[in-house]
Amino acid sequence: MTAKHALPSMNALWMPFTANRRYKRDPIMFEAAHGMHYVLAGGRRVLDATAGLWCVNAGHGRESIADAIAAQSRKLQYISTFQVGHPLAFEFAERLADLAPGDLNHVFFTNSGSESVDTALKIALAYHKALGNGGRTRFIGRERAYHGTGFGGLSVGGIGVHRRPFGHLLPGVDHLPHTYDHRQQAFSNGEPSWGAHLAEDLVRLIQLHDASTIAAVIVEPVAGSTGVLPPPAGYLKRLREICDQHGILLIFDEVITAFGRLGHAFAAERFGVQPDLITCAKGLTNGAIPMGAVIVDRKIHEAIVQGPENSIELPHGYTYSGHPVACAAGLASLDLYLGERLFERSAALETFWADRAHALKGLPNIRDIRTIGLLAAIEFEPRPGGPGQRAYETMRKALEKGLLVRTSGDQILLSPPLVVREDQIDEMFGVLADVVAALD
Ligand code: PXG
Repeated sequence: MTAKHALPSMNALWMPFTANRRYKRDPIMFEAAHGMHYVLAGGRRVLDATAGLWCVNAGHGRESIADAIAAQSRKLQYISTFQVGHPLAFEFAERLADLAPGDLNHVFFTNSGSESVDTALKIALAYHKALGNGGRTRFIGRERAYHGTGFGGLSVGGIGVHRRPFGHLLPGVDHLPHTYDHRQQAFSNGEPSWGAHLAEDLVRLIQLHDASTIAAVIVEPVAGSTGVLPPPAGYLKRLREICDQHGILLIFDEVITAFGRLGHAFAAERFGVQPDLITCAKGLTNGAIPMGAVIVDRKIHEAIVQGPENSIELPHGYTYSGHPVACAAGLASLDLYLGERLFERSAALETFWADRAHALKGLPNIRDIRTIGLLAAIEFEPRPGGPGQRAYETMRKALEKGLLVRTSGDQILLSPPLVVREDQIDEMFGVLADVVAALD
């Protein structure tokens, strides 16, 4: 695709989650981005229906974020937050705590979603230990969950092919069934009406393991990277009730769903369910600088931050926790989200987005379309003998026509920057309709 332009040597870079040899045979090289568009090496513009990797919520190349990063980088490029501090880390934590619902009042900074998940799991353990319930060490995740690639996140995650090469992972982890059933939920717009009863599987796991062994349940409010699986109506509320009945913490992994993807700062608000911890990353800095955070309920912080005043209450943290340049990027991103009312904009566009997505129903080989917030999945019937081919070919052909989408198996996943306009949404689904209609 970029063969006519000078390419760097590609031997040394081992690319993450990539078919390395296929990519290097036919590389796609990106050079720049502005607003809703990427620019490929050679200068061709492509409309971004992915927000990068679900993270560039305010659109690309935002000047105010670049300025904040440059200014902070000149002022204080690095200081840790171990035993010392700088104002931006405190300011950013306060702003996030204000934004988060209910008593989610304390913020622990990390550098990624994976680190946020591992941090949240460790905080859950430390909470129970602090309360004298050190036997609560089990975690409940869910099939088809993606919680990143740390050993903790992989263990509670539910993607077999990601887990298989890596041995036993964490002990004492069990999984809820995923909530997707094609026969009951095909072509869902928002929360499917079928499936709330699947939360009762948590009762079954509690009976099996005993509540006194379980520390936390972790779920993505909407499973993102395995295919945009919105929760059945009532499902998350029921998980909350069961957790409350049994003293189990509920963690929402909002790495994708936070910062406007579902029309609110956090998915927790949209679904009216208050988790005990929220993990986030990605949109936290509009993708401009790596950063993650865990937002923690007051009761958890109070239970752990105890004891002699000169003791380290939680032996956990990262060299770059609360990195000053990342905090500057995060604060500038938050200013954009709030100043441009991007969460409200996302909510206002949802119906238009869903209508245009579902209009693809009836095109050949489409098995399902799911939408919620500014998220959509288009799932193909696999080509006999060639699973994944239809989605991959759609992605490549769309790119030739100037549109960037993501694939996961035989699905196309869409999550545009929240600054997307209606005519650009029309363009996205117009290109996809043309490509899909021509697909065998
Ligand atoms: N939790 C969730 C819900 C995620 O979506 C992570 C944790 C891990 O975040 P980091 O920053 O460690 O990557 C994620 C990340 C895809 C794709 O193909 C999605 C993610 C990462 C890579 C690829 O959709 N989400």
